[in-house]
Amino acid sequence: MEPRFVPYRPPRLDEREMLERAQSFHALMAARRSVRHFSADPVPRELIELAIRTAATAPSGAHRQPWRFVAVSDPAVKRRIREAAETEERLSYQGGRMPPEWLEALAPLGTGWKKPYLETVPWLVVVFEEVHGWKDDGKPRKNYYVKESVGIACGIFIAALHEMGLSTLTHTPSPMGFLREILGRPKNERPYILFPVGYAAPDAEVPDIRRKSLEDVTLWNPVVEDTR
Ligand code: IYR
Repeated sequence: MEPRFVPYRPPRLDEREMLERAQSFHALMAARRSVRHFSADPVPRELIELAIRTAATAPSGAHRQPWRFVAVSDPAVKRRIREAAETEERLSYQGGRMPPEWLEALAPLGTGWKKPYLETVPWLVVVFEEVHGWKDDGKPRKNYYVKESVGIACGIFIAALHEMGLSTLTHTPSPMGFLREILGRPKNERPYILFPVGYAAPDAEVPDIRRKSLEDVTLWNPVVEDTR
């Protein structure tokens, strides 16, 4: 197919305004935390819709947009998801599926197999990766960089929720196959992340952890001798 192009004119801001916006966006995102204590207060569907719309602006391999967001507020379905997740997580934490090194890595976060919030939050948003699509003739149509694309969409989803004052958690009960069954998704979709979404409980607590510094995570122009 011939490419077609249209004009794109993002605003050119002056540097002072760029700096102010960059600082305020950083302050906003630096205040985000993953939450495991949620309020049961309802969240309007329109807000979840907007977070999904925003997430779905993500770039994707060959623009295939290989994501599906399955939003669940039905208490019976949330309960089934909680029960299935806890069954898997109990086997992971207590049944020897997670090696000691992994359990040690998680110890400072205070996580465990019990996931009551999966039932009490107003929304569960389960993100699926579309491993492949379908051609008109019914044959599989390849997608590209699916994990990268869906990961970026999830990052934008988290930012959108935080911007509107909602909290979430990147929950990855393992293995996650039960989500496809409970939610009736087809074989070409694979569960990627389960996001409980709601307001943080008024008495929510989060682990006392620090983020790496800029210096820890950045290299500027590293020089490696060219030996060609
Ligand atoms: N899926 C488990 C274990 C877990 C794994 C990692 I890596 C974490 O950062 C946190 C938890 C759970 O959700 O408890």
